[in-house]
Amino acid sequence: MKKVAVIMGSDSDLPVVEKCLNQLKKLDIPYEAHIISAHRTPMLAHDFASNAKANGFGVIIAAAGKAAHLAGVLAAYTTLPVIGIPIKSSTMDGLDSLLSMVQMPSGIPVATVAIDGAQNAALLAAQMLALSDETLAGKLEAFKAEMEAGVIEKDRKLNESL
Ligand code: RP5
Repeated sequence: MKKVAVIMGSDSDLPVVEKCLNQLKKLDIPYEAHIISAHRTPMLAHDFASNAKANGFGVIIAAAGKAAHLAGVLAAYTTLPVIGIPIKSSTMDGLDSLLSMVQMPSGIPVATVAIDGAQNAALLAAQMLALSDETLAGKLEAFKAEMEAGVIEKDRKLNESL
């Protein structure tokens, strides 16, 4: 299976990004996590994205906050799908990150999930990889069935207590 690259702009993004890493682990998806900043290490961002496909990655997930250009910059240098996680920043509740990430110019798509939507980024990456991996597709089916059963159980408990 191809690897997922999980890139964060700063170690301060890690508490949110951990939810993404945990979900990838649960699905047995191989990944690498790195701190690369579009602004503080632009050459590294260029080199990583340019070589990501040749280095065995199938999807790139990029988490960044504030002026969150990381996902867009990585997407500029690769044809791999890039998923962006806008991180909730201290001053604008993540709206700054969301808009920086989601408003990409035509030609360079970034699939942006919700503010701090790290688990969904992992699931979306998994769904992309599952297009060519039946075992992973089965795990995603099981995940959905488990979620459904969980909600039905909560409904049963709610109505028991009413
Ligand atoms: C962004 O700036 C990072 O992704 C992070 O969310 C934010 C703040 O970074 P630090 O100043 O905490 O390193 O580039």
